[in-house]
Amino acid sequence: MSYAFNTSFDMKKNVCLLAVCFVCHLIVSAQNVDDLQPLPQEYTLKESVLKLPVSYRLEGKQDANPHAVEALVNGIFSGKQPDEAGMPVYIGERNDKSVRKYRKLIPSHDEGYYLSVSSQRIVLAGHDERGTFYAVQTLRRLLDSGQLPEIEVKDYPSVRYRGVVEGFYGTPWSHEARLRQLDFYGETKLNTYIYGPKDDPYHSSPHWRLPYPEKEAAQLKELVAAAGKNEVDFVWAIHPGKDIKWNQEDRDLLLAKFEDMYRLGVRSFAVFFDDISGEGTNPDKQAELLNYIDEHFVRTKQDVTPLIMCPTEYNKSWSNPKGNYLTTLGEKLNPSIQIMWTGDRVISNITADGLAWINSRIRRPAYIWWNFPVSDYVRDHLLLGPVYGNDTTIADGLSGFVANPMEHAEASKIAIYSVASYAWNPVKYDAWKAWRQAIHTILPGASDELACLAIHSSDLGVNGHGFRRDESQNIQPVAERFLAKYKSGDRYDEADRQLLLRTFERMQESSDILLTNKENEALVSEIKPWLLQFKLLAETGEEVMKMVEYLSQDSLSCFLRKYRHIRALQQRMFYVDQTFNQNPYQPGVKIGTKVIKPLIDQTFVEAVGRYNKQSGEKLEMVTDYIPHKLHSNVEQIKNLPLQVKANRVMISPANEVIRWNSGKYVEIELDQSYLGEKVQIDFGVETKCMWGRLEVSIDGNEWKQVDFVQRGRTLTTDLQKIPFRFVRFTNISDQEQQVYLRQFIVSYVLPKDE
Ligand code: BEU
Repeated sequence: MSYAFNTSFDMKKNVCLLAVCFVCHLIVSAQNVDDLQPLPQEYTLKESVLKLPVSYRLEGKQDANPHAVEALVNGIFSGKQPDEAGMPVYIGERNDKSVRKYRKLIPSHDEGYYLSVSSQRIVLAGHDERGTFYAVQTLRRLLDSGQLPEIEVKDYPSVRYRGVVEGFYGTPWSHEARLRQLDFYGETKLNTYIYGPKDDPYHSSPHWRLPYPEKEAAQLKELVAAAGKNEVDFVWAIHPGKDIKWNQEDRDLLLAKFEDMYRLGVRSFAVFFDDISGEGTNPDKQAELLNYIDEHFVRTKQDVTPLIMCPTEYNKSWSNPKGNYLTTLGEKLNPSIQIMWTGDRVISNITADGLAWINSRIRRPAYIWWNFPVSDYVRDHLLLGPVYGNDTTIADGLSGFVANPMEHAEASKIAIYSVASYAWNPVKYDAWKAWRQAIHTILPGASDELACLAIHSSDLGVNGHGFRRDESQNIQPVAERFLAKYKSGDRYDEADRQLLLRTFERMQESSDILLTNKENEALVSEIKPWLLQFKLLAETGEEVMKMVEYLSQDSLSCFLRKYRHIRALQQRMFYVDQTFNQNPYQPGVKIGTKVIKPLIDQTFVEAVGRYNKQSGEKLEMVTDYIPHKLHSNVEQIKNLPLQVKANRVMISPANEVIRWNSGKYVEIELDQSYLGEKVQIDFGVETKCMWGRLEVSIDGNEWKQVDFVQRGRTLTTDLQKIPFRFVRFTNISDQEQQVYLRQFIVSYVLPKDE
């Protein structure tokens, strides 16, 4: 019997299904063959269901890929050694004697394989070594249900290179986390791990020219070995462009570093030129260097895979229409060199048109660096939602697809698992199925609870890149209807209120269950702050729903009791936000920000407003909205969120180089006038800032210039308690400035409580 699939990603249709599942608390772990991830290209399922043989005879052990044999013996037969009297298991690559008979059945694709399971035998036949390994992985997945279906599978990946680029800003993954990742890649048929954490000083400036210290070198060596065992190419990337000099000395130093890495076992290399300005951005020089590496290093070794590079103009919105950066790379770079690309924007889904646009310029299929679920520009959020939005028909137009993850390695596995499914078989990719299966794989014992957290922790909130994700799809229509009716003064549907109450109840349970989970402690420790916040948010939601009901029944003392409790919960959430995850970029802990929190906040404000009107009292109804505003005509700054902490307001920093044209400004408008304390700005460079003017104003019309002093990278102005409401920094030079926005903080004296 063969199966036909409808696996296109239809968010709305699936949402209904999901809503039913969540509401009824009836999510069952899907372990059927058609839920296999990645979904094989072709398979035929027979009627019978078998069991894994108790004893097995292994044919082909000597010639087959040893990693595949190891995964079979240890991963599937739990270390039990073969036995001559057992059921035959044939393993090997297409020319091996053991599987020669099945040769015609093996797809002629890199990494393809043929797998057959019957009551007489099991055949695991790879087109190449990796193919055999993947046949074993599919067998392992089939066994997840505890049974073994009689099946024939012909399978291969649609995208040649699939994996992860550890390319984010922030705390690099730990060694242990990386080892766990590599095992996970083997299981999910990802073949590439690109090592390029921005904050590893030996990958980027200042130390890219130096060898790794002993401990780090030993760890990298161990990672390379673990990658090999999992059939993953460990790609080591260098990021030299911030201070590279285009001379023979730096060329030699770069090659010496590659030789160092080669000695540690690395056989795949990349050079990144992203997020730099100045000399390093020259495309002719970049191409010259890369061709030199290709000719004097990659090709002289017999066992190094094609070089990968990340350009400076790595997305369409940044490519200068009058310039020739990309076409220069296209013309000059040796054809074997892969060129990375993030899409139409820094963070964007990949479209067919966008891909055609870049491919025609670089004259080769782009190697996609997909910036999801990376959260280095929204570090107060966790991105646990489904992977959707990439065109499913573009596999032929790209050479690779790697995802840039969050600094939370375990939590990133939800998206990574989904990317593995997408890149293997994009046409049959089903976003919800992949998401659900990912969660089940990562936390089988509490998958419903993790799904409950993840669905409310998917969106990024307002951010400078304007990239948003759907969130809380299972309850969003109910939340919207409830709120609309309540705000319009109508009586809401009691059934909706009950559904919301059950959602909040389920969120609370999930938080507690996850917080005490011992199955994946690394995951729990990464997400703990968000779990604490999730519980508090859900409790608040429950209390708000009760408060609404008490008010409608005129039970005012109960209403007031709930009101006081909600105020206390709000304070506790504020505490979590101010105490946990205090990174200097987007500190804090945000969750449910797209649907759940706005629902709770707006319902609260509406209910308290009604009470105040009816009683003449003035109960406070502040939620945590930010009263200050950012105005800017600098494209990359104008959407950056503001953050407020005590007496300070700061612009959420950006990771990329900001192109700040002449005459353009950035301005902060406070909600009222204050006595000024300080302005601190860091543009990421120590060179003296001669191009900007800092001004303050009371009314936004009349401005007063204020001086700043520069120490190192930081410009500081002492506002000496002058009253002000507006602060503005303008590029007064006649040229575009390329700067980083590492810090922009305005502090003031908080008025004493009256
Ligand atoms: C994601 O915020 C992100 C974007 C880019 N600034 C960097 N480079 C590329 O996407 C090529 C990346 O390192 C960073 O993580």
